[in-house]
Amino acid sequence: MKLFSADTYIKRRTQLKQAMGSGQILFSGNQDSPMNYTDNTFRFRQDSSFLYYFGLNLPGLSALIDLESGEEIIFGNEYSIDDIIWIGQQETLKSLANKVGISILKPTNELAQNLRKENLHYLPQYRHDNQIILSEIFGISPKELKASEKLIHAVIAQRSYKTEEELVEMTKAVNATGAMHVAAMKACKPGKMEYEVVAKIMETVHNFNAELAYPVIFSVNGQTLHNHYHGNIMNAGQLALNDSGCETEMGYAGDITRTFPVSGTFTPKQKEIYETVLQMETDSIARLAPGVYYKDIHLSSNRILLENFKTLGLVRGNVDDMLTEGVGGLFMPHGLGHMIGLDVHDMEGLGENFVGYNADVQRSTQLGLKSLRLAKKLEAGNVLTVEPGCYFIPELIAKYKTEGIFKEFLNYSKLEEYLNFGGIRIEDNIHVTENGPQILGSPIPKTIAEVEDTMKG
Ligand SMILES: [Mn+2]
Repeated sequence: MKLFSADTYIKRRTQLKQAMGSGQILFSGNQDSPMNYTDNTFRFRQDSSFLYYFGLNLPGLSALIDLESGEEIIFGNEYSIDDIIWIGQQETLKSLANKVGISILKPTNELAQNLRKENLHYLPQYRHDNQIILSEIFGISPKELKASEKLIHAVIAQRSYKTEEELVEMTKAVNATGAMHVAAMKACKPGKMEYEVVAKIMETVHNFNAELAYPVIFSVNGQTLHNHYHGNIMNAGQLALNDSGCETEMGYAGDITRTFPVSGTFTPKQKEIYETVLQMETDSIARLAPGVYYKDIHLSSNRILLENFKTLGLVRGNVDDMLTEGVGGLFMPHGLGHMIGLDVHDMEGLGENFVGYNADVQRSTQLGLKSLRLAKKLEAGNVLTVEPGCYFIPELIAKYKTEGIFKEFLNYSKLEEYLNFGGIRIEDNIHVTENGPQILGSPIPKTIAEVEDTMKG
């Protein structure tokens, strides 16, 4: 099991203890999760906050920090000889716990008796099995479980700032992800099936001894935002959108998107839209700095889209008015990006609004902005995605036309020339620093020339 030094975990917990002051803090690790029967499980994924403070990537653990006694305890059962018959000799839990600076190991069934009901803090439980475990301990229904906002804020206040050793892991994740994208570009040819490209992506993931950070989105229907169907034949003239990323052995994620022409050469019409999205991406990255609201960068990227679309004749009128009204949401119905780290949408399990919003900035209800996961002021140490896109969603265009939505701004007859266009998204992972934005990893082909060159090779 790959771990940081014990010191890293001890420091993280010390900082947490200082922030919390008193009471007890309980972290539920994840359980093995059955796929179709108990012994046939999904790939195990540890809870990210558990990984952050306790490092151990094994199912069935929980951990307790008692701020009154100062004790830190991991609860879990050592392997029995019956386990070892099936899984072989393993390092003991006791020894692993020592490696993350924990000297007290207790069996799982002693957890309940170590918990006090007063001033006990735990995080939101997104796994049903952990909800049941806690509700049985407390004698309440799963719906009555109440996560500690104080703990949520304390954890976010730590995990939002990436340290050097975390950046090393994240860079590894992005570099492996870059290789996945280059493999996809090279494998893409007219007449092939989408899943043949996905196979190359998966081969690359495993060559890095990594796992997917989220299910692959690879499709010639890039206008469908989360498209996990890979059964289409790919034809010359179409665009293929690849949003895929891996997580390293330690759980750190990469999240990259590239879009390329199936034929290997962009058409003039595709180039116009691609250059717009690329301009949105590079301009947004250049604006990343401590003290800047990410919401403002989302809006400035929308401005670029609308100005370019005005030149192309897709929209008309005053761009400021279009921005106020949210016209850009028709073309980019998602947010510009999100934090990334141990989770691909980092800390989203703690609550999207806690991570991306605060008293300074409220969530909008407009299409596009309402899906913006990160809106608040950026700070040095944040790592986030910048992923502008542009999509022509036939069903949405038809709805707007029928209902006359934004009819003063939209040129429907021109828009209808793009109904088979698909979608484009370009995404990188960036570290915000006092000295400017740092794109993680080695460059991944992105300009039209770079993409076309890669596909030729
Ligand atoms: Mn993303």
